[in-house]
Amino acid sequence: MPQLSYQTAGESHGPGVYTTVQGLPSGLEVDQELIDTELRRRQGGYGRGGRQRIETDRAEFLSGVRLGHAIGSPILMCVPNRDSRLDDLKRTPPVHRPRPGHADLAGSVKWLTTDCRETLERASARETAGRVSAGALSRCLLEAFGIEVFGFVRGALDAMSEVAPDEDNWRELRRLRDESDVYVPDEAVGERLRASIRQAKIDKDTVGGLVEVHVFGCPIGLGSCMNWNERLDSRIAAAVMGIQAFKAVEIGLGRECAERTGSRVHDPIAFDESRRDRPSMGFVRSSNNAGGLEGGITNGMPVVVRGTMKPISTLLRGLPSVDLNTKEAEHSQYERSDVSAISAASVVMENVVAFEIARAFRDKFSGDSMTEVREQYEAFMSRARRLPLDRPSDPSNDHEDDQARG
Ligand code: EPS
Repeated sequence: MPQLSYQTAGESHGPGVYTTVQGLPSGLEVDQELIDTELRRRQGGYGRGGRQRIETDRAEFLSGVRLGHAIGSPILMCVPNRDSRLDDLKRTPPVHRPRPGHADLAGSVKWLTTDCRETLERASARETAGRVSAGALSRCLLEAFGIEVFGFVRGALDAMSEVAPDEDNWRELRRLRDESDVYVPDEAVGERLRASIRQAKIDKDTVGGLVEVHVFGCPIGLGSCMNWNERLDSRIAAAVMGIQAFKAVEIGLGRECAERTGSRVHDPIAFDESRRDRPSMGFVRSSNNAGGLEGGITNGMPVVVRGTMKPISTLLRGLPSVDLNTKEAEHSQYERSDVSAISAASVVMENVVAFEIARAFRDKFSGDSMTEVREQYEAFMSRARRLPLDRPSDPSNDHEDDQARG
């Protein structure tokens, strides 16, 4: 089996956003409703621009899925663009005045053109429809093993929520998030954030924010400390930093670690026999400053990731720039955009984090079919829960033990 991976293709105003996913086991039930719900949520949120009123994003499966389940071949998904007009120069003209903060200037020089459109069409956050498709598809696998992912907006500017999701309250917080048009599971903070976005719109300005993702139900042992690029925290950080407009990623306590001594950072370990059947195998912690990852490996606590999105770089009032052809000072060009896309960013982050968890899950449980993946998962969990193994040097005895213990 190839490692679980995905690629996207497609421009913002091309015919669609395409995603290929490789490495999912055959027999995986594909939950179209789950994927389309995530795509719909990505389109939502207070402060979005006109584009979302044109599009109705839905994933069409063009390969790899038969009768509702994966068959082991590469999966190709398409989210069609209704606003497709890439070659229509009247409706999609060249852009010569780069927006500070966007890929316009750096991309145009890199690809030796003065038409920023050649870069911005791909740099556009429209592409995140493809990442959400991949991440949501990977969640079909995660959910089959009780792993659930919850993302929300913590806030922006001076409106920051103090909510603390845990295994007991996160479903209720998800309900509150789904009632909020800024995706903040805290009504008072949501109201303040909405007011800030409204004011930014009046000021022809934009707003970024802080988003957070919690993953529940990961068994101990996903990821590895053996190489830097196998560390799950490094993969999650890369995936989150790779989201358009993200400027910082933190895991657990994150940068606050710098302000504390070790005794106030590291999460004490205890064992609770009554929790041996949980994915944490009975190991309990009184805090989760590590954000569920130690040595780049899941430790049984929820995985906690925070991402910071900068304000959208397309400002209605423009910003000082130059015309790439004349080099004269001009204001940056306005392209239809969002005042705030922080709600959408929380959906994108939720799904890219999910994909990295699924990738690490497949690295550990790599069977070709769901039947084999389940066997590998059960065998590992059963052995890990029985540590120390009675006769670790003789695997055939383990098998007999499995049978003896039912
Ligand atoms: C977006 C689609 C884009 C932008 C926005 C997000 O569509 P259009 O360019 O047709 O308005 O609204 O992209 C950006 C903010 C950006 O900087 O590129 C989407 O589907 O999320």
